[in-house]
This record gives sequence, C-alpha cells and structure tokens, in this order.
Amino acid sequence: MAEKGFGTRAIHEGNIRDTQFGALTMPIYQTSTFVFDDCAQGAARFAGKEDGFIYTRLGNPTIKMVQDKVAALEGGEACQAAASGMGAISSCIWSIAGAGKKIVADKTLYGCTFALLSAGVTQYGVEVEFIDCSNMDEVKAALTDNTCCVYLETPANPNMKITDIAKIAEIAHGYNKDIKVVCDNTFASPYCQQPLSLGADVVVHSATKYLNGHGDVIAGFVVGDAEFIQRVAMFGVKDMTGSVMGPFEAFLILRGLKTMEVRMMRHCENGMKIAQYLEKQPKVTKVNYPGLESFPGHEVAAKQMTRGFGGMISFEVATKAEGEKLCNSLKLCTLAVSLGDAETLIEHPASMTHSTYSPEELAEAGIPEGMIRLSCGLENADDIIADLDQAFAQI
Ligand code: LCS
Repeated sequence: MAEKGFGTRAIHEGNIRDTQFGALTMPIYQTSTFVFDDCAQGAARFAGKEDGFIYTRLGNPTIKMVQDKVAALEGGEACQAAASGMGAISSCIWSIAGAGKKIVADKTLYGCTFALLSAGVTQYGVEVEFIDCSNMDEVKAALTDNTCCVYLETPANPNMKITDIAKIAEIAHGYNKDIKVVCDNTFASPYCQQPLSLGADVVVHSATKYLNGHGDVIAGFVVGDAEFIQRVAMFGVKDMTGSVMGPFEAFLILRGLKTMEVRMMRHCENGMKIAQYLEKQPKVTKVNYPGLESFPGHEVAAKQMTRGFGGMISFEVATKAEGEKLCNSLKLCTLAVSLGDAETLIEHPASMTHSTYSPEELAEAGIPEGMIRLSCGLENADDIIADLDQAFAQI
C-alpha cells in the first residue's frame, strides 16, 4: 500500500493502544517513577535487558508516543523529546561536540542558538566558526579534521535565508562521513520539509511552534538515527542537560499534531497571500518569503519545501522607528515573540528575538534594524491584510 498522507500519519502513527480501558486519546502518565515487580526486574530494566519504563527522565509512555509520532513525521528512526527547543538543541550539541571539536554553523540563527554556540559551548573548548551556509565555497573552506557538526536553519530565523540541505550534506559527508549535519526545521515544520530525506543527519525542533501549534507549550525534539538518539537520550538529556519534556506537554503536542496538516495548509496559504500583499505595499522595501519568485532562495526552497512555503515572513521598512510605529498600530496582529500559533504574531528581531547579536553581528547575519517578522496565523487572510493595511497607513 502507498505511504499514507501526512494528515493520516500525524493522527495515527506511533499510537499506543490503551488495552486497559480503551481510551481513544493517550492518557497523561503524570508520574515521576514506575513500579518494578521485583529487584530482578528493576535491574533488568536498568541494564537494558527488559523493555519498560523506569523513571520519567529516562522515558514515559505519553512522551514516548509523541516521540514516535514526530520521528515518523520527520522520516527518522527515532526521536528524543526535550523541555524546550533550546533543551533539544543543547542536548543534541553536547551529544556531538566536546573539547577540541569544531562546529561549523550558519551565522543566521535564532538568537539563543547563536548565544549557545558563540558564547556558550566555546567556554568548554569547542571551536565554532560562523559562515554563510548558502555559500558552498565558505562551507568547503570551513571543514577541518576536527569538524564534528554543520549546524543550520532553513528557512533561517528571522531573514528566511534558504540553505540547500542536500548540497550541504553532500559536501560535509564527502569530507568526512561522521560529520553530523544538523538542521533546525522549526520554521518549515515536517509538513513542508523533511531534512533527513535530503541527507541531513539530525533534525532539531522548537515544538513550541508549529508542532504544538497553539501557543501553550514550551518543548523541543531531536530526530535522527536510533544510535544517535540513544546517545541524546542517555547522555545529552539524561546527564548533560536534564531537559526533560513533561507528560502534560507531550499530551498537548499529541493533541496539536492531530490538526497539524490542516493548520499548516492554512499557514502556507495565508503566508503566500500576505507576502504577495507586502510585495505591493509601497512602504515595504523588501519581503523575505520563500514562496515569492523574487526571493533569492526561492528555487532551492521550491525543491526542498515540497508541500508549501510555510507561514513565516520577514520584511523591511525604512527605519526602526517606522517598524515600531507599524507594530504599535496593529489591532488584530499581536505584538509578541514566538511563532506558529493560531494568532498572527509580529515582532522586531533586532531588539527582541535576536538581541543576543551585537549590532555588528546583526549586520553580518543580514538582520537590519528595519526588519519586522510576521508569523501568519490561522485567521482569515483578508482580515490580517486589512489590519496591516490600516497600520501601514499610520507610517
Ligand atoms: N529554534 C528556532 C528556529 C527558534 O525559532 C526557537 C525559538 C528555538 C529554536 C528555541 O525554542 P524554544 O526553546 O523557545 O522552544 N524561537 C523563538 C522566536 O523566534 N521567538 O520566540 C522564541
């Protein structure tokens, strides 16, 4: 039988049947520990000789189900949940890098990921070189014998820069097959793009965003091959970060995933309509949306974002003051960081999500002061556009 559609898989893959009471939805196993029948069973579980749960930092049924579902949607062998996107990223990085190793990272990243890589891991003997991953000459020049990881976001937060995942994987693995190509797939979501199928080794997510989709959870995931995820689970999360997802968060994400396909269809549709509106708006000097033919990354995006271009847009106005006036004049669109929610959210990256960058680093990363980021929500596109239009009339 042909592979089932994304919506069907989001609803049915990884489900664990409740044989005790027959509950349709996965119960919230709100427990810190699990009871052993006897000492032999406890010892066998700790030794990995018997399946079964031990302690929620090491595994939990509700969390297992959401992990298996996300692994299936990303086309990965296994998945490890974390307490946040940053928990997933740091648990992943500590499972790859250590003193004496080098990470090659794109210079345009979510602000806290940039802080982790530029000011965090470097304190512990890890070398990090920031480059432009959309420039393959820079990628080739950065690879060295101690390189263990190439780290990127595509589309990148906040300027939507597109990186060719297949090309990066080919270059990195051609240099050394053990280099882990890690792709943050938060902006695209597995509905639009599956980096593992393009050659990436690991996908990380802030599940706070599209995977949950309702703005009521902080959570993250790491997806990859079973051996690597075992290391992330039993070293990265268990020992290094302790960044454990809660059972209630797992439950809420399971609930969110049931509607993921219909939500993403609407996010993509609204993203395209709003990007086309912004392109015609005289006060906008530049629109960054992978679906626009005018966008430099469009061709690569069309190749690797197979179901749509997502709901994230950034655009530029002439000055920071104009951007602030615009944001302060909106009535429907909400001034808040985060993204991927039902509500349309707008923010100013240079002073908010990317305030961890110095002014020089912002310029280097392609994040100007006049840039505004828009997470197109699930409202009716005409209403979002009307709100933007009245706000633009104020500047
Ligand atoms: N990766 C990306 C691409 C992100 O955008 C974020 C958060 C993270 C990782 C970290 O995830 P968290 O720990 O927050 O779950 N991005 C945010 C943003 O752009 N606005 O607020 C948070």
